[in-house]
Amino acid sequence: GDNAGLLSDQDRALVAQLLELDQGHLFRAWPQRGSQDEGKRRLLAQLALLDASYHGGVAAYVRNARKLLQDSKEGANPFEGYVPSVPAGATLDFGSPAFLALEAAGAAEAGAAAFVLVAGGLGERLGYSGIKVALPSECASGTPFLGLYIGSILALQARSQSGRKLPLAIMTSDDTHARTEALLRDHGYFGMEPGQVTLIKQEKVACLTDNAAHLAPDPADPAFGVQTKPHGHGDVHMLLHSSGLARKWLGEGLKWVCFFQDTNALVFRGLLPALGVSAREGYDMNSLAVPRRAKEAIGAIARLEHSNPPPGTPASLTINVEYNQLDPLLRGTMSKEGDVNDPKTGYSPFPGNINQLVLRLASYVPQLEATGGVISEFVNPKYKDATKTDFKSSTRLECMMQDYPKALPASAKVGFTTINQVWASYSPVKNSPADAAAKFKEGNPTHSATTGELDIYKANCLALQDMAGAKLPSPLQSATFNGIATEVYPRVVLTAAFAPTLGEIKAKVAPGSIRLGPGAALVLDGAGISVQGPLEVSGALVVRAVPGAKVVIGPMKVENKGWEWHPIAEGEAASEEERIRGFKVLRHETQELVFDKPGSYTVPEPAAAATAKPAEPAPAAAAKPA
Ligand code: UGB
Repeated sequence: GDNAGLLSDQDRALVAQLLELDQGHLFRAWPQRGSQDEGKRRLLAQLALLDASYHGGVAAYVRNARKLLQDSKEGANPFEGYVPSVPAGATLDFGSPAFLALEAAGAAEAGAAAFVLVAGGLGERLGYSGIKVALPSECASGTPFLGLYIGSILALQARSQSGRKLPLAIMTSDDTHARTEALLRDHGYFGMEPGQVTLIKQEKVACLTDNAAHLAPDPADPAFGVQTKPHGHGDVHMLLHSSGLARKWLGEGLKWVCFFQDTNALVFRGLLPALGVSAREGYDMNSLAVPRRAKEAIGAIARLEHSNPPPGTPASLTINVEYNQLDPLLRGTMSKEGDVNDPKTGYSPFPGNINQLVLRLASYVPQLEATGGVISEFVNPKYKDATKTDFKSSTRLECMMQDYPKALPASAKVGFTTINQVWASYSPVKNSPADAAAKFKEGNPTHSATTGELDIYKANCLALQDMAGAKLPSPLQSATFNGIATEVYPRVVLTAAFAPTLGEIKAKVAPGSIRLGPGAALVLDGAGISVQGPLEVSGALVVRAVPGAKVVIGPMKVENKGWEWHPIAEGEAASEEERIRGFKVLRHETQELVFDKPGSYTVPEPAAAATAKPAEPAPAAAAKPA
């Protein structure tokens, strides 16, 4: 009507296209020209952005959506004709000789690796108001996830022969970009050079209200906005292509690119042996995996074979089958019970994908060049009922980074690396306290802020035990946090600076030198620290050493009131970070040894030990009771 005068030629073409796509509802309630023109312009600008940031524009988006929604409604099997089986890959026991050998090989390969953190997700399921990478990974040291990851990369860089500064790319979105930037800035890039870090921002896609792919009004701006959501972590490939980063890395002589998620503190424990496996097998793609419980919300890595593939589709591929697609695939082929555990093992026969991927740059870059990094999409609407007509809430198209093998030629080598002990390499922070408590009741992993922290301590305690014969308390403490009843290991933090590998823990901690009491807290942070012992900790001990400070911890008994992981009572005041864990840490007393100048130190001072005085730090160290 009279609004036509508002439109540029470009707007006009886009609006015409949208009308043709049956999206007239976006414009139907427009008042006459002169009324709310600013809102109209806002909508047009948003539509133009949506059009520009999607391969093929908004028209392609709506067409793709209709096709995928139709398939979903019909319950179409996207794996039609494919027969799944368990693929070949490496399976390792945490700390075994094979693990240690591959870990050492992987640590060497890491000197030629780039790292990519996908951190554009809202963390909707966690219900946390901040960005997830800013969350403390654990409360003993308070290190945020981002600091933990960067610390791991820097520790590998410091030990690498290559002398290279290892690059880190972080995929952000409008939801996380500014806060990720601020977090880096406020923490001095956690010790990285700013030039080592590149932020690549993904754009969102439009939400859809129904099977006809009508674009959803934005609840915050229903008259003049379209609701949008992230397109998924698969965008990372497109961005590594369009930013030129992948090509640049290959050009600089790097060999590997390692992808990881926002909140798995244990990622580097598994990533290093996986890098070792990638190098040994020459894998183009290697997915880190854990034993998977049937119906758990992690994808399954499967080999798919087609006896008579339609043109353009591969006869076989090894690929992640997402949890919502696995059950129908299995019912249609190898098991009419669907996604169930193997009664012999209690686990799904398929390795569980934890989306930590190692790709070979030499094959990645040509694939990006051939595909533009565009990865196949899917849709996952939550229907109101079995008629599959109405959605509980709006949906959108998504894509996943682990679908990368779909872009690879049949000759590519795709494998996986399973670490048998789930607690050793995988404990993400994904679920809200309420959802976590429900999962706990069902006997499933909770993937909560509670376990994300406690599993770090567990993994470190068991690393000390397995690598250095540390004596752990028996029985362990037990506690209930946010309805999750759990054992609590001594709160041990071994930073990556201290030891990025199990092998280094073994080298730095003398056999049988550490004994931990049930309530002990122990933080070892610094490359020069080693433990001769006997070191007995029943309170809290923190040892920090700057680079160049060599600290040998000798005979020492730490007995103080220590730190308490105190369950939060209902109605008790607590920060959001504490509330999602279900505990707060009360620091009653701490022995803190800080070595802030290079040099050689022994703790306690030999003279002090000889006269049997209570343990005291070397002169350069400051002992600070809390
Ligand atoms: N992410 C983005 O950066 N951008 C996006 O648009 C979306 C996400 P979720 P999901 O290991 O537990 C994955 O939501 O998708 C980032 C695998 O698909 O936490 O449910 C986001 O910030 C699944 O196979 O996970 O499931 C986060 O860092 C299984 O491996 C990451 O992507 C599962 O993870 C993952 O996003 C798992």
